Formats: sequence, C-alpha cells, structure tokens
Amino acid sequence: MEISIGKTKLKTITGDITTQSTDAIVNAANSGLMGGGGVDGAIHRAGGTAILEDCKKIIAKIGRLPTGEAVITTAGNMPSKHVIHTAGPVWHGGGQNEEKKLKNCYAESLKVAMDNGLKTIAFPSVSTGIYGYPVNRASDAAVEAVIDFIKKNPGALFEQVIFCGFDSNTEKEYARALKERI
Ligand code: AR6
Repeated sequence: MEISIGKTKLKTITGDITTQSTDAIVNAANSGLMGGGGVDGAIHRAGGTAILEDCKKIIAKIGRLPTGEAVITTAGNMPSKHVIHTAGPVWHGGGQNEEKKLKNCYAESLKVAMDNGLKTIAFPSVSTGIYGYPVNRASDAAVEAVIDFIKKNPGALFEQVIFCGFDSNTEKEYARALKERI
C-alpha cells in the first residue's frame, strides 16, 4: 500500500531489500559493523567487499556503533547508491527501552539520509529477525518514527520511504500500522 505524508510517499512492499534501486537501503546491522546473518549477511554478500572496507574505516574512527544510531557506506555492487547501517535493540520483553531505541534507529537513519541529500530510502524490519522484536510492535514503531521525522523535518525533501518486509506478514503489519495513522 501507499500513502502520502506531505510530499513523501510511504510505501510497503514484500521482497529482498538488496534489489531495491533507492538512494539508500538500511541495514539491520550490529554495533561491530563486521557483517552477520539475516539482512546484514544478504547486504554484504550482494554489495561485495567495498561495504566491509567502509565499515572498517568507520569502526576505526568511532570504535563501535551504539544501538539506535546510524552510519552510511557505499552500496558496492547493489543497485542502491548507499547503505545506511543501524544497530537495532535486542528484544527483552519490552521493559528495556526497546521501543525508544528502535524508533531512534529510524530517526537516525533518516537524519543520515537527510544530511546526505538522499531522496529515496528503503528500510527492512529492523530487529524483528535474530533480535526477536515482535513484528507488529516493530511495525508500529517504524511507521510512527518515520511519520514523526517527516513532519518535524520539512526540509528533508524525501520523495519515497519504502518499508520492505521479507515476508507478506511483515508487509501486512506495516500496512495496518500505516492505515491506523492516516
Ligand atoms: N531483504 C529484506 N528483509 C530481509 C532480508 C532481505 N534480503 N533478509 C532478512 N530480512 P535480521 P535483526 C528480514 O535477523 O533482527 C545480524 O546477524 C528478516 O526477515 O536480519 O535486526 C546482524 O549482524 C527480518 O524481518 O536483523 C545483527 O547481529 C528483518 O530483515 C542481527 O542479525 C530483520 O532481521 C540483527 O538482528
């Protein structure tokens, strides 16, 4: 489904984020930025070694990427231009500020995109795989954080923000979360 918030289209899709031709795709990474499983593994495989080279330079500079923050690298061989890496929270039942940390992942990723003049960006469902965050709650947090950021940053000029589920249930939850906020 697709809705508009001002000049920005918010769209839900089901598919492999590594095939998206956006200015940036977001990676559900970890604080070490050295790759891993899930979407992180898929992005490093599809993009090639140039991504890891950029990640190593970033880690040499900042030590580690704190949960909820985001950094940008090349997308290597993928059709997108950049990868924005964010480290999502591990789900511990909801009592450890997981929602705030997850929303920060979206806000910080969009801030990096805005600071780099990017107009189209695709997000995977950060934290809902290996990190165990429930898909319905994560979809609410994702949609809320993105809408909030767009409303607070009219200078961002985003044309399209894509919520990319890897399975149809995740897309269904994104669509529900969006409909509840129209
Ligand atoms: N395209 C889109 N979504 C995908 C893809 C893909 N190619 N592959 C998986 N997903 P996860 P996390 C979905 O586990 O929970 C890594 O080892 C997946 O179905 O990738 O944030 C990192 O290095 C799920 O909906 O990330 C970290 O250590 C979503 O992406 C840790 O896992 C996120 O699942 C991060 O765990």
